[in-house]
Amino acid sequence: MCALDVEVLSDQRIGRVYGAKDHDYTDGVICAKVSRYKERVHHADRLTQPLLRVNPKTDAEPHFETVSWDKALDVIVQRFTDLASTHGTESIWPYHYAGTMGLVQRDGLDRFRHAYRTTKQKCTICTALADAGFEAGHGTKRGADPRRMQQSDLIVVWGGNPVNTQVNVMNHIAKARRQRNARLVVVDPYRTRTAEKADLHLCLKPGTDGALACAVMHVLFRDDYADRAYLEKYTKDSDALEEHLRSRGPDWAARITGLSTVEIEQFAQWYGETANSFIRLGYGFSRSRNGAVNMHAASCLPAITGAWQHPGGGALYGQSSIYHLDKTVIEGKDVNDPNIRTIDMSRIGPALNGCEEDLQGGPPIKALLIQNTNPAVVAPQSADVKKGLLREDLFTVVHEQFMTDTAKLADVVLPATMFLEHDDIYTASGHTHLQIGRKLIDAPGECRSNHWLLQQLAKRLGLNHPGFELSEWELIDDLLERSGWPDAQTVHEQGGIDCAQSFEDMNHLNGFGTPDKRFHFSPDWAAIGPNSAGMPKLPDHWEVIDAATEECPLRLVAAPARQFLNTSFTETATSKKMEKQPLAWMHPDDMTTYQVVDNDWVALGNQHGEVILKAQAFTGVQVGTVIVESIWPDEHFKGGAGINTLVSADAGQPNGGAVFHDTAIWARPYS
Ligand SMILES: Nc1nc2c(c(=O)[nH]1)N[C@H]1C(S)=C(S)[C@@H](COP(=O)(O)OP(=O)(O)OC[C@H]3O[C@@H](n4cnc5c(=O)[nH]c(N)nc54)[C@H](O)[C@@H]3O)O[C@H]1N2
Ligand SMILES: Nc1nc2c(c(=O)[nH]1)N[C@H]1C(S)=C(S)[C@@H](COP(=O)(O)OP(=O)(O)OC[C@H]3O[C@@H](n4cnc5c(=O)[nH]c(N)nc54)[C@H](O)[C@@H]3O)O[C@H]1N2
Ligand SMILES: [Mo]
Repeated sequence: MCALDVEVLSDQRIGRVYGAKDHDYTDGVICAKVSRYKERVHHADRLTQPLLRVNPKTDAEPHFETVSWDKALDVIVQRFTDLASTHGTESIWPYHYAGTMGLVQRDGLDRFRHAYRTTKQKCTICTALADAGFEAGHGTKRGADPRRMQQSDLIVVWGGNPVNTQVNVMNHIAKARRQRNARLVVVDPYRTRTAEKADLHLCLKPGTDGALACAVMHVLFRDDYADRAYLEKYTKDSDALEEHLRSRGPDWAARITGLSTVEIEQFAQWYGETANSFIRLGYGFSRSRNGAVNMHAASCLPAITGAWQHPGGGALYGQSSIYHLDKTVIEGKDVNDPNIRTIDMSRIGPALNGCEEDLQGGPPIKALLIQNTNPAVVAPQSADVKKGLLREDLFTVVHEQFMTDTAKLADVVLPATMFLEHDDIYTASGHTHLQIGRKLIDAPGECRSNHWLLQQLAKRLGLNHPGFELSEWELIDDLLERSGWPDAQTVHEQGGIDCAQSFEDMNHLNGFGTPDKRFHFSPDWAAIGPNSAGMPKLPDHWEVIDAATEECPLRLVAAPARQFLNTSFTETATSKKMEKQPLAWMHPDDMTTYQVVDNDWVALGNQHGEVILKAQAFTGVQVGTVIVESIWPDEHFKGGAGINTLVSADAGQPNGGAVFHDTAIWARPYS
């Protein structure tokens, strides 16, 4: 959600894209891939006309015929109506994610679900585990203002890779280092480009952050770095925590994490000595079966030293609670029937293949209406997702900008606008601004916005809801008015609103978001999600990860690549050229053990399938950890199975969440 300055060359063309200089978080900086957005907007392969599949989905090459919008809409409405009468509207599953982050274009599908009484979606693919872990202690999703990183003397990037995923963080860190000689610590299972810049890189085993956090807290209590007055005033259960941590010191954590006690002691000492330490909590370390527990454990640190009390101190995971938006109309919340089934989006593979638990006694899924996401590639157990999408009795509609792997398996493909071609409003999570993006250019061909499509379907299906009657701009205006913000025109003209609250509020000095306003060291997991069985009462190493075994002795982290945005930009020539090809980064000792040759083919596999790609020797991991940066489309892997073939669709506890970086695998040379 960087603020952008976009050069407009004509009604149809953009030129260069820059980070907005007058936006104090973006600060003129954006990542390379977004600065090349023109390549994506004006790409020759953009979908520009509605398409109908004319050959069986099981044929290797899809064939589509071009049709008018009227014809495409008729086909969809006819099929949906037939399914509604034979299997009920719950057999239709509108499925979306965050290809656009605009609230109107992204979340309108929720209104469609509610108004049409279709199966609903539990959104778990990205933030569910991290949200659960952060809210466990804080009771809200809000934290230190990211611009205050510049006032910090120790910045800890924990389980994220901002050089790849959020380059603005690096800009603010660079300022702190230049101006105050601030230290940078990175906690990550591989030497990322972020870790390369660190004063200390804690290269731990994936899924062991709970142990590291416990050992650091042990030292903070042991060496008198705990702020007793702060603990007394602002936290709950600190005595129980201190007692619990006595047996969880650096030796214990070294065995679990694979780090040395020296490294752990060093980090704990720096953290203890620095009043204004700033932890930037990433998503990456929450993408494990124990991810919520690990997120909670790491988020306890500033509550022990009282770092929250100091400008530049505290922690930031996300800021979504500061916008207080009333999304009733956009999301159709007023017509949401709680008795209608909700399916976990990360379990789309098992769900499409008839898994009883996911279907909850309801009808099988007979139709999908997909916007803003590419589940054939991005979702766990992707071989199962594809098997499901190949069902001849499944009717799939994909509204897309490009012929993605998901679109290739659709019955109807509809061309979508891009964010510069429609109006929308955006909240941020890494910064604090609410921003409006107006349509700047006309879309090519017959591309239509998500909102337009939903309006057309609603009209033809006879769905009544005020949200379908309003234009995009009117929806934005209505949202702002209901939420107590100025009107859309005003917000747009002033370049958005900085919704940051006071230092005291952002840093929880007026109390945390929990009912008793205290930070909770012993969370009530049962209140956060339906599946809290076995979760530890206090921060700990929770041994539920997909541990290495004799059969699957290695652990895979399937992290995001720098030049792609999930699978967006995998279609642009420059991004592809810079990423080259999918690579398995393996420790040289592992290559020897498993007879894998550098720069030669390797097969990675487990019970879910097998993936073939080139191996590359890499010393920036512990022995036993394999890294694959992606998310490459399937065709770039030999044999056509992408990296998420290996990732399990198990739901993280307590409230779901995909476990992308928690995968035991074997490796063999492939010839
Ligand atoms: N270039 C690029 N930018 C992106 C994206 C992209 O695909 N490409 N995706 C966007 C999206 S949707 C999101 S949600 C954000 C995510 O941005 P981040 O917050 O950075 O989260 P991840 O990318 O999932 O984190 C990946 C990092 O977590 C590390 N990690 C994995 N497992 C563990 C663990 O057990 N412990 C620790 N300490 N670290 C671990 C990985 O090695 C990797 O370096 O990025 C956004 N930005
Ligand atoms: N291995 C592995 N897998 C992962 C992750 C990982 O770290 N490792 N990260 C996970 C995470 S955090 C996330 S958020 C998911 C994200 O996965 P997705 O949400 O599927 O993200 P993209 O692959 O970029 O797909 C978004 C699609 O939306 C389309 N799109 C963009 N704007 C619009 C629009 O306005 N209208 C319509 N109709 N379409 C639009 C784009 O063309 C693009 O094809 O992937 C997850 N998968
Ligand atoms: Mo994400």
